[in-house]
Amino acid sequence: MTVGFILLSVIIAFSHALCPNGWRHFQDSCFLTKQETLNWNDAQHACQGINARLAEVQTHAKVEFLRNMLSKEDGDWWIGAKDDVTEGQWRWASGELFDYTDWAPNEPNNDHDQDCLQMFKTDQYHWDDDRCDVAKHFICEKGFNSTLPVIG
Ligand SMILES: [Ca+2]
Ligand SMILES: [Ca+2]
Ligand SMILES: [Ca+2]
Repeated sequence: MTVGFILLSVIIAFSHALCPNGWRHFQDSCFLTKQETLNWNDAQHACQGINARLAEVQTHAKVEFLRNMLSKEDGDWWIGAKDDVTEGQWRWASGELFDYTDWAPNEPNNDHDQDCLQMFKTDQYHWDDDRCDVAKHFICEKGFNSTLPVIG
């Protein structure tokens, strides 16, 4: 093996361990704030279109990272959970039931059948359930060590 080949291998390995341009790295994830506004389903499809998914944040540390990230933004933000199958039984889109939660006071209230999870500006970006057909900004997430192609 030549030195050049080893160097190239190291560069390739390293480049796969970075978040794409514009994404923020935290722990084992890369996060992207999308300013366009879509309903929850279209937002999930938009994330999937860039080899990601709506953010699924299952720890206090990740939730606080996102809240801090949004403190420089405006509006409300979809993330990746619903209770549309069984009312009150919240699941991340990947299938996991909620463990850690960060609900705003008096939420979730299911007002007029709210089945999708947003980070709610009015309550300092704590969690709120809202109607899935409302258009909002959204946060995509992909794995930091993802083997999926890096989108530049
Ligand atoms: Ca419902
Ligand atoms: Ca609900
Ligand atoms: Ca609500």
